[in-house]
Amino acid sequence: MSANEIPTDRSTPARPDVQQSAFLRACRREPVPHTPVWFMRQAGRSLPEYRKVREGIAMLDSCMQPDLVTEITLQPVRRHHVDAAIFFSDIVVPLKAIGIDLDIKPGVGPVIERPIRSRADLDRLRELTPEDVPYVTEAIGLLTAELGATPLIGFAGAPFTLASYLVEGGPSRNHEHTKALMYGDPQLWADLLDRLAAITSAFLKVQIEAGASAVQLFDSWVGALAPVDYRRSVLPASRKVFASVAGYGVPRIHFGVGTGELLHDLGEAGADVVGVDWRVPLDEAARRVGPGKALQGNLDPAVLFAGAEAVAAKTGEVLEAARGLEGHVFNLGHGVLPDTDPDALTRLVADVHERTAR
Ligand code: 1CP
Repeated sequence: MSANEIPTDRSTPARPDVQQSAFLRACRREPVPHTPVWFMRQAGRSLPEYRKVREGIAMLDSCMQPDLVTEITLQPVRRHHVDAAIFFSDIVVPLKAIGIDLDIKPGVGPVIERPIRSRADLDRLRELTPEDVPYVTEAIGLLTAELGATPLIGFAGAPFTLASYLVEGGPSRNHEHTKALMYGDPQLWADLLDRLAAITSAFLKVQIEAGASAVQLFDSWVGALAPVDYRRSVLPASRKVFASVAGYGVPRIHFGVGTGELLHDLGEAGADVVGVDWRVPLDEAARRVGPGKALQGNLDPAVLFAGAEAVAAKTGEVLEAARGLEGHVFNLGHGVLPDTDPDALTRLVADVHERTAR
């Protein structure tokens, strides 16, 4: 099957208890027993037990060891009692798996030896097959056996955000090489995003077919674009990704940072749930996104450094703004910051559950 075909009847047999979880119910905009909570970057980052098991193992190597991936994915579920697990991996894992010469440098992020900037470079981006990532299938099999009724979220990087790493050669503040390609050679740019859409679709399918109950597409850096450029140069590729996994019936979440001006267009790409950073209150975000979608978010991750009382007050603001939503998944507005006190996260989960118990 090609990466863009919509499968019709190949969905993984759904575990019924997982299907009734608060997280999946909220994604489907059904009534929930309490507002579900999970945190972007809950696996890794702030947990001492994570640092311990990762000692001496490079980031990308750790993503290829199913036992380790399983342990790291389960750690925040055990500790914080979050309503969903997120698969421990990275958005650049599928690129590494097809032979791109990249590494994740500690304290920096993904770095690519030879950036992708010409038509000849495109040939290095071949399609991804399940055989390229056997460790993902194996780890998800182990995880679904351990997780009981807790859903597992699979994820991938969106075409724009992956392109920004490939074209820049690493993390970038201004994305100038990426934008130069986008404005300067629209056809090459469109072809690059199409290739990345196919790789991302294939990577999401591997995760869903192995047992992931939902997927999130991270377009972390797309907030760098004006709406007109997003619609012209990025939306078509992201739309292909969402369409390619529509037939599985698993909720699809779409997230980016600094996307206040893009929220409506992000929704147009086809997700069931739109992630919102902390800059736009959820009631206003709902107006921008429009009806028929759940929202995810949106406590500022830096608030967790402010002490219990301030955290509780800001949490109350988020929940208040979420009152009228069709569906709400509580999350931070971006990933957990590395120095976050893990106990603050545990308290936050309990607090949201308590305040929203129905
Ligand atoms: O050595 C280390 O521990 C490296 C730190 C680290 C970790 C723990 C990186 C490098 N990636 C990860 C795991 C990771 N990455 C997860 C695990 C599951 C979870 O959420 O708990 C996920 C979902 C990601 C996704 C990811 N990687 C994104 C999207 C999410 C986001 O934060 O916006 C992005 C942009 C990346 C690239 C990346 N990988 C690592 C870093 C430090 C970065 C960001 C670099 C930059 O600032 O550009």
